[in-house]
Amino acid sequence: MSFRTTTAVDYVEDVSPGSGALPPRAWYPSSDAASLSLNGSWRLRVSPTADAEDDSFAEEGYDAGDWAEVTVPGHWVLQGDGAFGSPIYTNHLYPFPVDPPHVPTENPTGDHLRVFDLPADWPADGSAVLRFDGVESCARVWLNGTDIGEFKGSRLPHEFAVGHLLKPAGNVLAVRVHQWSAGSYLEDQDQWWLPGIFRDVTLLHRPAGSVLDFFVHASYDHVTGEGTLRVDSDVDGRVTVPALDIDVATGEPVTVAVRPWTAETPYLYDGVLTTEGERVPLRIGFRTVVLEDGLIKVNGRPVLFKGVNRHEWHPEKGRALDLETMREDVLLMKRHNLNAVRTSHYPPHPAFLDLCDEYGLWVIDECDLETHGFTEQGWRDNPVDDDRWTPALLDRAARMVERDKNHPSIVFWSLGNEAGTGRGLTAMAEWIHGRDSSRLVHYEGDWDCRDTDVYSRMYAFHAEVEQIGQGLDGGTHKRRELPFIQCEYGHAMGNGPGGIADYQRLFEKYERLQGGFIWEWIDHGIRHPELGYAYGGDFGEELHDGNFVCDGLVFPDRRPSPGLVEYKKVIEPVRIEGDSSDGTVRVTNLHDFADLSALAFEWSYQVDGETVEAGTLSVPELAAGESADVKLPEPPAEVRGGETRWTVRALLAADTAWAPKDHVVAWGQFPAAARVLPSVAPTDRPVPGEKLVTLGPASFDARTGALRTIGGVRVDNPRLDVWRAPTDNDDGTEWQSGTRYSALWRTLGLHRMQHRLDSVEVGEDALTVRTRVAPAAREVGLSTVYRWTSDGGRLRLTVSVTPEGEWTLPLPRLGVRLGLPASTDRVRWFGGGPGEAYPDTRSASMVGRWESSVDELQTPYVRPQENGARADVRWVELGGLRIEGDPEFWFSARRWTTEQLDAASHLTDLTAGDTVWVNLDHGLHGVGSQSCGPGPLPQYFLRAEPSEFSFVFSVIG
Ligand code: IPT
Repeated sequence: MSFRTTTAVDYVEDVSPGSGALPPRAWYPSSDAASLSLNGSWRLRVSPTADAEDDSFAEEGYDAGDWAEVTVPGHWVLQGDGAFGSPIYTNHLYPFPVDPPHVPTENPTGDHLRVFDLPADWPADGSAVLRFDGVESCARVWLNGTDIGEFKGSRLPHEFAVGHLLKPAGNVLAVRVHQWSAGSYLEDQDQWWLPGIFRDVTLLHRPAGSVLDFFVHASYDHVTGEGTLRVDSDVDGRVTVPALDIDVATGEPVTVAVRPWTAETPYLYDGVLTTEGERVPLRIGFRTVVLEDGLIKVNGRPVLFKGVNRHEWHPEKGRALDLETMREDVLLMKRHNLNAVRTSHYPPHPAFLDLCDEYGLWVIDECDLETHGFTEQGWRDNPVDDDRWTPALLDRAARMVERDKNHPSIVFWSLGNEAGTGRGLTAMAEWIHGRDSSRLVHYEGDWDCRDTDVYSRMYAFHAEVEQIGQGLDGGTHKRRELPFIQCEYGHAMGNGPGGIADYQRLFEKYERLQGGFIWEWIDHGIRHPELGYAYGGDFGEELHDGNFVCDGLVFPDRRPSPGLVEYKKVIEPVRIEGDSSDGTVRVTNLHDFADLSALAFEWSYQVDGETVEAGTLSVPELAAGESADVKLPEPPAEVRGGETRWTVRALLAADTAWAPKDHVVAWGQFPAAARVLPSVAPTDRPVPGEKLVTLGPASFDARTGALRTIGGVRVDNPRLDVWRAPTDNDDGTEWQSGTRYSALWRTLGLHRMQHRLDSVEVGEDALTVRTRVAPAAREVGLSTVYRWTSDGGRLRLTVSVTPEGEWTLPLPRLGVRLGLPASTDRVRWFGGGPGEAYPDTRSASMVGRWESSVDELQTPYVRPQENGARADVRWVELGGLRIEGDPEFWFSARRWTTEQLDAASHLTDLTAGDTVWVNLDHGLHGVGSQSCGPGPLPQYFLRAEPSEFSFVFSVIG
C-alpha cells in the first residue's frame, strides 16, 4: 500500500498563484493616507526543509529571542556570512530535478518575524492593507496568529486586507519564505537564485472612500498638439492638473494643449486624484504609442531604441536595491546617451519606473516569467503550454500591468523571456491587449510573432540583421509587417562587446530596424572577502555557469566599463563629422524628438595632441533628423609643423536633471596636417665587446642579441608576442565550436611559442637578430627579424615578420613584449584614450595627450583577461623611456605577465612582480561578442601576414 501525506506546505508545489491576496492594482509611491514601513530588522530562522518547523512561531507570544536577525528588504543567503546558506548561480539550468511542479525536499525555508506597534496617530477608522513588493519565491503570511494567505510571483506585489486583525501595539507579522516552489519553474532567469523578502513590506491605511485601482490614460495628438486625459478609477473622484487648468470627474475625458512626454523630453504634469477618502499625487506624461506603417511610433514619429537590459543588482544586497542605487542606474544611463531599458527579466522595483518617467527612458516592462531550463528536454512539459499553469501566468501578467500601467515611460509590455511558445503566452498577450490597448506587446521567443507587435530577436548576427532591415528575411505574413528590435545584443561579458558600431550603422540605415538593447547593464558579482567579486562556482554550487553572470556594461560597483564608454559614443544623439579640406563640420541631430537647443558646441585645435586654441561654435538649433554644415574658424597660424587635428564637442548648455552643464554628449575629431613619422638615420655603428654589443644608447647581449639597457634603463628584451589572455569573447560559446578561438589558439600552441635564435649579425650600421617563433608540434611559424639601428642618441627597432606554413587562424596579437623595472609607474602617451580600445571597440578612443599610472591602465574585468590596450599610440613615455611608433601602435602595460593574467580567475589572484610588462602591438585581433553572439567581423581579424613595424626608443630628459 502506498499513500501520500498531505502536509501544511502543499501550497509550495501548487501551480496556483496563491490565495488570500487582494486583486492587483496600480502602485503609487505616496498619498495622504497613513502608511507604515515594516522594513528593518526582522527575526529569522532558516530551516532545511519546508516542513521542518510547525507554524507555532506565527502565534502571539512566541519567543524568537534566540533567532538571528536579518535586514528586510534582503536575501538571507547574502546575510550572516554564509550562516544561512549561499547563493547559487545558474544560467538556464534548474538547480533541481525538472519534474514540475515538484521541488526538492531540501527547500531552505526562512521564517521571518517582526513585532510592530501602530504609530500613535494611526487612524482608528477605515481598514488597512499589508503589501509585499517582492518575496522570492513563495511565502505564507500570518498576522497576529491568523493565516492571511500565501503567494508566489517573486518580483510582483501582493496585498492583503488586514485591518480587522490589527491592534495598536504588539502586532506579530510572521512570514514563512520558501526558496523553491512551483513558482521557481516560472523564474528561471539567468541570475543568482536569492531567496528572501527582498523588496519593501508596507502597511497602508485605507480610509473609507480611499482609492482602489485607477488607470491614467494620457494620450497625445501630434497633429493638434493636444493631449487627452482620462483617469478611470474604481472609486469615483476628481482629477486636477493645475498647470493645465484641469478639474474633471474620474472617467471623464478632457482635451487640452500640452507638452508631450518623450524619453528625450520627459515632461510630466503634476496632478491629484481625489476620492472621498484619499488624495493621490499623479505624475502625468502625455504620449501615444502606435504601430503604424510597420513602425513603432510615439507621438507620430518612429523611435530608435538605444537601450540596455537591466537586471536589478547590488554587489552586497543582491536584488534588494535602495532608491539611490536605482537613481544611480538611471543617471548613468542618461549620461551615457541611453534612451531605453528593458527590465530583464521581471518588473523592477516600482520606484525605478518613477525614475524612468522623471528622467526619460523608454521602458520595455517584462513579466516575471522564464522557463528556459525546459529547453534541456526539448521544451517538454513547458508550463507555458500547459493549461494548468495558465492562471499563474495570467496572474503574473495582471500583477505587472496593473501595478505599472500609469507610467508614461513604458511603451511595451513583455510577456517574459526564454519561455518557448505556448497557449499560456497567448492567453497572457490576449489579456494584456484587452486590458491596455495603449501599448504594444513584446516577446522574443516566438519568431512567428503570433502574440506580439514587434519582431524581436536576440544576438542575431550583423548579416541577418541587415537582411531583416531589407525585408529579405521572410517569415510569416504577420512578421513581415512588423518592425524589428534586438531585445538583446552586444553581450557585454568581459572585454567587449565588439562590433556594436557596426550594428548601429545598420539600425540607422534601415527604417524597419528600431534599435536594440545591449545585454546587459551590470555584472552580478558578489562582494567577497577573499575573491574581490564572486561569481558562479565560488560558493561551491553543485551546478553553475561561472562568470557568465558578469556580463554588464558597468562593473559590480557601477563603475563604467570601457563597453559603456564605447556604447555612449556609438549611440551619441549628435553626429559630428569634419572635413578639414573645406574647413567645415557637418552636425546631424540624431534625436527622434528634441532639437539641439539644449546643447552648446565647442571647437578646439590640437597640435601634436595639445590644444593650442579653442572656442565656441555656433550651430543652428536643428530639429530632430536635420543636419547642417558649419564653418570652422581659420586654423591657428603658428603651427610648428606637427600633427594637427580639430576636435568638436557637443556639451550640455545648462544643468539638466541628469548631468551638469558642460557634460559632453557627443564629439567628433578629424585630422588636419598628418603626422610626420619618426626617422632615425642609421649613423651609429654597433660595437662588439666581449659580453655586450653596444649601439648608440643601448647595450645587447653579444651571444643572443637580446637588448639589455637603453641609457641607464634596464630593459627586458623586446621580442615577438602573439598571445593574449583570452577574453570571455575569445572563449566563445558551446554552439559556435568552430570559432571558439581561445581553444583553437591553445590547440595550435600560440600560448607557448618557442623562440629559436638563428643568428646575431653585427653589421656596418645595424645589429640584426634572426629568429623563428613557432609552437611545438606544429609546422607553422613566424620568421622574425629584429633590426636595430641608431643615430647615436636614439635607437630604432624594426621587426619583420614572415609567416611560414599554412596559417588558418587569426593571431590574438602581433607585436613585441618587453620588461621594465617595477619602479615604472607614470605613463604619458599621445594617441587614443583615455580608455581601453580594441579594433572593434575603438569608437570612443579620442586622440590626444593622456596620462595614467600603470595600475590605472588596467580594466578590472571580474574574471581577469586581456585588457587595457590603448589605440593609435604615436608615442608613450614610461620608466624613463620614450617609445615612438612607426606606424602608430597599440600599447598596454601591466605588473604581471600575460601568462599570469591568463591563469588568474579573480582579480585577487594578480599581484605585482618585479617587472612591468609592456606590449607594443602592431595589430590586435578584434574582440567581438562571441560569449553570446557573433565573433569579430572579418574586417577586425588579425591575419598572419607579412608585416613590418618599428619603434624608436630614447631616454627621457
Ligand atoms: C539570453 C538570455 O535571455 C539572458 O537572460 C542571458 O542569459 C543571455 O542570454 C546571456 O547572458 S538567452 C541565450 C540563449 C541567447
